[in-house]
Amino acid sequence: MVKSKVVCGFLGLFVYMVLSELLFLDYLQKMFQSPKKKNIEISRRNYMYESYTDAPLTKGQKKEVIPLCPITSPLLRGPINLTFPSELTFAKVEQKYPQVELGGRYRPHDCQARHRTAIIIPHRDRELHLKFLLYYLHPFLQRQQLDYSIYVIHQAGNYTFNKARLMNAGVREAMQEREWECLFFHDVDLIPIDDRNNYVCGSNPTHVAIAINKFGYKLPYDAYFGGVTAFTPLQYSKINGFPNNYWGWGCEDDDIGLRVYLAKMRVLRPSLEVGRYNMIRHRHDKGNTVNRLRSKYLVKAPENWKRDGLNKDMYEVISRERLPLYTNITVNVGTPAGLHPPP
Ligand code: UD2
Ligand code: MN
Repeated sequence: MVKSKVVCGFLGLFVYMVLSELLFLDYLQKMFQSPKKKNIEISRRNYMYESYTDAPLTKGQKKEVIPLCPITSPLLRGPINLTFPSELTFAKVEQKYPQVELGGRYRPHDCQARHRTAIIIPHRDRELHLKFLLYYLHPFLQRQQLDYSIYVIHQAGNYTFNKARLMNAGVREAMQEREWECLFFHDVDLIPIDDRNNYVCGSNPTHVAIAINKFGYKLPYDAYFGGVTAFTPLQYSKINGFPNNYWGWGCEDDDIGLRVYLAKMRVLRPSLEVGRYNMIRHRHDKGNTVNRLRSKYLVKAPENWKRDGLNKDMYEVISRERLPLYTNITVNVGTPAGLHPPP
């Protein structure tokens, strides 16, 4: 799989090289034009917030003043050793973390969190991985003193998996619940192994999983943008969200990485020292066959990205359950023929 990952990378890079030539020319042109007011056409819909306000106080409620959490949490430990106890169950994980509120929500009680992050996990038939991810991710986020929620966006049915479309749905559903200031998109099988890897957003989109055991704890290729990424809602809307039409395995993460450049932003990354993850070893999923059209779509990203993304609602919610460790949102993402294709 690493080989074909690199194929996407080279393709993405090729498209980026051609583009940056054009973008550079375009940039030069702009540079010598009279400086126009930059008016980014962003619809301030219900989720275009860079910051958030606390819920209004109810009548007579006294605002309890608790101090802001320290800029660097005193609870951090650095490198984490992973074990995967075979007897671990979801119930045991729930018992271990009673401080997590229903729906997988948590906020520190002794200080006011500086950051509010939604974790969005695309999912189907990976319950074992999900159990271990939650077992490590909840204490990891709590040591960072974040106000966070974990959303699992579960693809219903057994049509080919569509990761990016699930993540688009996850943004919309999470932002309707709260004004998150940071959105983390997280493979279910990636366990962060250094809690200094901050799950907060930066001035540009962030590629967070940059040192994975599977790739020798370094980038498989420069333009790599897979595994775990982070966007503010505004950054997500600047790239028009994610592509909806990558059915099956491959290249959708490279398409997203390309969109960041097409939207004239750049990619931030943590250091190789802290951006470390272990991927739980797994075989290829039956329902996620290699997408034979992936290269074709990737090359077309420059002309497609403004047409295909968050501006298309291509899912419907089947159920929403607040479970002890996460909010499970089961969605129908349909097929290339639509949400309700003829039988
Ligand atoms: C790489 C990328 C991943 C994605 C994929 C190509 C890394 C670390 N990750 O992952 O972001 O771009 O290539 O599509 O490079 N999933 C399910 N059920 C399924 C299939 C997928 O839940 O049946 C979810 C799950 O969150 C999983 C993610 O989709 O982690 C990516 O799928 P993968 O783990 O099979 O792909 P992998 O490891 O090659
Ligand atoms: Mn994987």
